[in-house]
Amino acid sequence: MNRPDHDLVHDNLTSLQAHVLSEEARYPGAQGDLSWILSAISLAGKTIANKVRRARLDGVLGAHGTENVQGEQQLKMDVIANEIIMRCLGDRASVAVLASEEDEEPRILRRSGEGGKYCVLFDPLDGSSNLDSCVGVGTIFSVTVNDPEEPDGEKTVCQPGSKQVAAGYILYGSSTIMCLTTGDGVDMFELDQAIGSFLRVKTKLRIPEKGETYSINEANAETFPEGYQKYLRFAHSSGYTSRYIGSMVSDVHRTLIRGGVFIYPPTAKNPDGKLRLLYEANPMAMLIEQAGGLSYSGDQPTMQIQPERLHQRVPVLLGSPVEVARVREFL
Ligand code: P6P
Repeated sequence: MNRPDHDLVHDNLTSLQAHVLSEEARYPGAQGDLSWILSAISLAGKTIANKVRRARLDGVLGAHGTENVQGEQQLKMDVIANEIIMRCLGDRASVAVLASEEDEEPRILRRSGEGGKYCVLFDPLDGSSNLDSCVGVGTIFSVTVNDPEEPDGEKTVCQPGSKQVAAGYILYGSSTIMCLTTGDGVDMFELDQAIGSFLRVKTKLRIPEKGETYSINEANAETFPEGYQKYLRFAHSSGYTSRYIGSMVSDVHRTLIRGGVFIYPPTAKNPDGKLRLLYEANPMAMLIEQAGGLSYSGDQPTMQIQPERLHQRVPVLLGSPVEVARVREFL
């Protein structure tokens, strides 16, 4: 029967859920557990996006009056985002361990014998100190397979980044964007608030090979190791542009889209670097490398580092392959 071609509906109907289920269908042995976890992360992201955009109206912009394990002032929004993720993920049957920047210890929910299959590590609201100035902040997440032989929660989550089965971030910026990889390239989704759905807007995202933009907090330059200072002198004399927002998800997302390099070197205040390996550096490294970029921490590829502690910090150098290689020449 000839269907009249109305050509009246141009809506993007490829939702995150449709994308994840079609990806799942490519793996005959898949039982849908990872899909269910990504669905929980999507629900948490939508809920946090709403809270972030209402924070000032709801009077939850300020400090919570507590410190996290890093000794940093916890903001009300840090606690809110953490609880939202814990609740969205906590009731998904395949989650074994949840590990958050905001909690000293990982939360063991289910042993492998009780169906605990995956560990989810996350920074619930990275860059939250920027909320009062309306800067883009984000949720960063990393998914690894639970080690059924390892009873200790911290040891279970201390896996190298190369073991991640999924990683991504949700950026609460001028729009709400999710970038996600499950090991076969990077896909980007935008939240359509009118229908409450993340819609796929880019597939198999590639980072530009080059990009004469560097992103680093130059206020610390005098205490960077010499190699980083040499690179900065090169960039200054080569007409590079500097872009630094001070919110990792915003800085990394710009680097992914436009190219360039994001660097958080060792500093006097943070001799091992400031960013955390397990729930900031590793997930970002997986995304960037899946998009054709590179990520190093010191002289090692970030994802080859064997973590020792949940809140371990590392230096970060990630971005376009040509630019990362150029920085490494100076290091
Ligand atoms: P600095 C935000 O506090 C954060 O954890 C990351 O989002 C960001 O990349 C970094 O710290 C900024 O640190 O020392 O430049 O303010």
